[in-house]
Amino acid sequence: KTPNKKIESYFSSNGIVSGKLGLSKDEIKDSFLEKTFYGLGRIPALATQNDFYTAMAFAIRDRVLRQFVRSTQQFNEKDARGVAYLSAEYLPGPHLGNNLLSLEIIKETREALAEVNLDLDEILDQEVEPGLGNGGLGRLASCYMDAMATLGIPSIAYGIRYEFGIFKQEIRDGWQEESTDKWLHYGNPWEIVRPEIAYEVHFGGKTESGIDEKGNYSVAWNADTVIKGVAYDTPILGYKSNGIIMRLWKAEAIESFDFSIYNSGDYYKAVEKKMRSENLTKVLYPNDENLQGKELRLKQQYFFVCCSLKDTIRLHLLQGRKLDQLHDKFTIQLNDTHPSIAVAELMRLLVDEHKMEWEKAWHVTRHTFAYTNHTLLPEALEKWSIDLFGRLLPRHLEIIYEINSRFLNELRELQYSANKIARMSLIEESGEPSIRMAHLATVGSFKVNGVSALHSRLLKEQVLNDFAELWPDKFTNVTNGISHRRFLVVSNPALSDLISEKIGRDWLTDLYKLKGLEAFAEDEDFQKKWMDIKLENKKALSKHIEEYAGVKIDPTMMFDVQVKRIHEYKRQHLKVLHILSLYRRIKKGEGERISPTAFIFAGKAAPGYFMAKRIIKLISSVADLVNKDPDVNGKLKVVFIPNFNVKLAQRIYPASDLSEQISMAGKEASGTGNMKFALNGALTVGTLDGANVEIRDEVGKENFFLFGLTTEEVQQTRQDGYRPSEYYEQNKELQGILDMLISGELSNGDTELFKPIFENLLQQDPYLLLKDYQSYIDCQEEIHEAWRKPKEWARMSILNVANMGKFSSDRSIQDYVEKIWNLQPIKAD
Ligand code: B1H
Repeated sequence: KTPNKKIESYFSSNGIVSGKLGLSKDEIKDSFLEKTFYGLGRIPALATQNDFYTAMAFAIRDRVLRQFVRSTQQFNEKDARGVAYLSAEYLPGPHLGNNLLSLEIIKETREALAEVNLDLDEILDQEVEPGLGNGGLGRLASCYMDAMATLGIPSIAYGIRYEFGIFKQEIRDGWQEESTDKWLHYGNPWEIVRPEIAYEVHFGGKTESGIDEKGNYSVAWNADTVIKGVAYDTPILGYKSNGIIMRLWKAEAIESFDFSIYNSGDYYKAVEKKMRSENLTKVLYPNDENLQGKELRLKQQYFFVCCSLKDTIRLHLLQGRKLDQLHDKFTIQLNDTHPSIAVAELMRLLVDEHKMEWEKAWHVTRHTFAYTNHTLLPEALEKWSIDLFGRLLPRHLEIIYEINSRFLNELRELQYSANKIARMSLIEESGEPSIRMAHLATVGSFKVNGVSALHSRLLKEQVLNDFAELWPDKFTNVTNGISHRRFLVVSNPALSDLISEKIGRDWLTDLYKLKGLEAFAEDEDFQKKWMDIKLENKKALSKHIEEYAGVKIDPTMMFDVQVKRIHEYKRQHLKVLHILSLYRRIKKGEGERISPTAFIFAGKAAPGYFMAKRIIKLISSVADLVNKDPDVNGKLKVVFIPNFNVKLAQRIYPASDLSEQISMAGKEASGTGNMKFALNGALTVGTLDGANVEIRDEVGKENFFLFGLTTEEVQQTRQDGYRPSEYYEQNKELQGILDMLISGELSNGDTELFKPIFENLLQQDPYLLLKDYQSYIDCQEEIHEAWRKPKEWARMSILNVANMGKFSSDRSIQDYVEKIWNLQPIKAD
């Protein structure tokens, strides 16, 4: 299209895209009222809180889009090198509060609303968050978008617009119940549908090779199903900076849908097929680190990858560039293996559709992709059965075979043994033949990174060891980080203000500045203010808990918190063993050294994960026992808060005293909740796992409660032949606690209910709870003693926050830029 100069100059001269970033109180009020009237057609007398929220969102979205338009213009002008981030999951959390901060208009908005008798907090509370992810991996992608926008990284984030996100969790009779997450029910004011940005995606059918018009060998893929992907854009605003787009694909039926069937009169059959194609993006798989090999899941992955790559190529060509320069202008970052089919799809697009020679296409491909691995858990490493894969994506299977055959030839030239070659192959031949997606991603990428120092080391030494030896320079580490703006500035305003009073506000864009707080760690007046704010936050959380979990908690208790997905490797049941040990001591009259504590849990279990669901029931049962027992006399409280999500997380971290990061060493790739707690002044009790190791290095070992085996000790224990029953026999306290599980006292006399947990721990104990038990209990005694010295505690809390600089997602993104992306940031004005 030729540019329309007149309209372009109008835009840039009249202040629509120039002009200033923020808004005054009166401008906010005017814009808000205008959106209420003209945007929604509401008179205030009839408007609901949700209408007011929607109107405010529209008013703010205008400004966010301004930054997006501005950023895009500048990226284009500079012909910038950029990143396409591919992730099957995002967990952006509520947008409104964060956007107000990014525009620096929180105060003005509060005042503007007050002038019309409305309360900003109530309006913020209306927002339903997009739950388009399972947990840490999805939230990480969103923290990275915040940082990429703030730092001016030319970027676009691609994903799937699930109609139903992660299920809503209710707790009934102590059990988890799932219901569908209808996040779009009240509409979504943040997104813009782009019907003209749409691509066709093919599935099934057969391939046919032959000679094309020009006499070249070529392959045609005659698919039997075609689905359309339509772009839905949500702008994400950085702090006083750029706007970037999260582009999510929704599946639709193509217009010319099955004409032959329509004509032959089988209208219903055609409609049925249409509905089936729209099912593709209906729902997020809630499994989290446990892959089930479901066909629809593979379809989702290919669907969003295909649309995203076609769109990236469109953006590239739009700039007048050549396809063989794709890797000069784009890095495509793969967020785990979920989008790793992209390696084969890019080859298909280049070779089959754009007629590039294989070698050239392979050069472009392996210089375009970079792969982030997020887990070492064997059950989470993606494999797709050749049979299923070949039926759905026959052309991709051929391409993967071709990539593999060339790769294995290279290995043969290096005189690798047959064994080693079989280990490294993209295809697993033993058992059901399948494709190893981590191998595909590794072979097809120029960089592979883990998400914490320990995890990256284990990745190199274990799961991808052969590859790391072959290509040592390919492997690197980028330790995860979190958006401190969302998880401190927006969610803990009182603490943020106190910090800024002392050290100014530079820490909003340079978290290392928090180091300045060290000077006040011993200052008693500051300590008091610090702990008073914590107490206020705990009061607020207590109110929420009373309303949603029906448990009354004294806010002066120590808040000992474990919130994360429920998984055996994360060991929520180890926490339960601790609670039961305290309970039994109190019952025996030996509880005098226990500090009054509220044990707070939250997190979802995968709907088909038997043990995880039973652990939730166990927590609820322990809560019933402890909370009702007059002998405990309010010294212990236990609560499970339902439906953990970003919004709830933002209430919990600011109110926590103790952060439980107790996974078995070697299993938690990084963890990011650990960073959010510490950033809000909670002290950590944890193992040497994931990013805990680095957190402890930063805050100092005297300010971190360490327990448990190291990764090496875990491996040694296994090798030596671990027998958990020995710990049961030898440790009488532990024996008493475990016996409670099958005694019926937790379950109205039902001795079967928790037997699966009991037996699992006694017979296999795959995550070494019994082995780590005593070390954990001893460590908790230290913690309870430390809690009794409030000044000491406050000092440690301040020192934790002061040393969180490293864990900003701004630092992580800076690392990606330097180690992997090799690009120049461009900050829009
Ligand atoms: C993490 C996942 C994950 N690692 C499969 N892997 C999924 C795997 O739906 N699935 O199929 C969903 C999620 N999630 C987490 O990533 C790690 O366990 C955390 O330790 C880490 O902090 C986080 C971000 O890197």
